[in-house]
Amino acid sequence: MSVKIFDRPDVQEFLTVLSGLDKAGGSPRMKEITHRLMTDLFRAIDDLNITPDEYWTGIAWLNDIGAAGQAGLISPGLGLDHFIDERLDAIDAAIGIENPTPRTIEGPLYVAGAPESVGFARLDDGRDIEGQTLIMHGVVHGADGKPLPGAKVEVWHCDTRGFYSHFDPTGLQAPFNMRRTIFADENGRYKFQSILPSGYGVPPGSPTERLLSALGRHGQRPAHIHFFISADGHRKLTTQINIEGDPLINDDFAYATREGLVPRVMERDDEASIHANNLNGPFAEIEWDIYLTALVDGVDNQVNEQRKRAAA
Ligand code: MBD
Ligand code: FE
Repeated sequence: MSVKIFDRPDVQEFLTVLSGLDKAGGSPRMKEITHRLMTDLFRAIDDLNITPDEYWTGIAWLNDIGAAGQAGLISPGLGLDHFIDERLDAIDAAIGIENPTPRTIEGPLYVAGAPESVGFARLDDGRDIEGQTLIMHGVVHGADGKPLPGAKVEVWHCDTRGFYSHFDPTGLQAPFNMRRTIFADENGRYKFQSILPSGYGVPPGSPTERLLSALGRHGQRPAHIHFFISADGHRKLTTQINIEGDPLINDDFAYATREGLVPRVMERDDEASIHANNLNGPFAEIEWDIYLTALVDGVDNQVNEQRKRAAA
């Protein structure tokens, strides 16, 4: 039995009341957003004839998502993080800002407070023996195109099992393993030694995976390395690079892959390169320069202070 009650005046009045729009107190913005979202939800229930069983399945799933701390994980899975990036890109385009280094999503697994160093850091503790050694380096450039000494490069990635320190279900990693903050040297250069990460997969059996499976989708990401790059007078850049050659580069459940964010991976096995990096065997090298953009009317028009509260 399909009925349509959405257009009834009493239902429309109900939406106004439940959103607090008939009351003086509270936040006008919250009322506006709640009214819109509840309106769209009521209409969807009516149009799709969503049954009580389907509705309560959804509510139980939301409880599971919250209990698992996975709101920040299903968010990129449903493309919202990428959509927000596309909107930031469109805002930049509208005010004439070019981003030579594209932004892409943060993801839910950043942890503040990583060890700091100038110029160089080793990210891994050497215990992930499956990992191929990686040397990654480049120059951070300012809006004027010149190198930016002192620019802050925060970098984090997972291990060869796809686990991030602080979120490792096996508990095997020390805090801040594969997480560092590197300040660019006097020539604007950053460099680090680590291992090539593997891809990431959402936790098996998790509410996030259950929804993706119901959509016929997987919860895998290609291998990637996350960055925040910031400097005085510039907007903070949130981005990632993918590891070239990963078969999932164009099949990322979080939709983070972007042109310009898949630098070449160069295999080095010559003695000179090995020696120059104080290594004792072959390694992979990635060179990746970063370009920051200027503040807009003296402010970062994209700062996003609430973001860290959504971390897993
Ligand atoms: C990740 O490592 C990640 O980067 C994103 C976007 C989502 C889940 C796990
Ligand atoms: Fe990640």
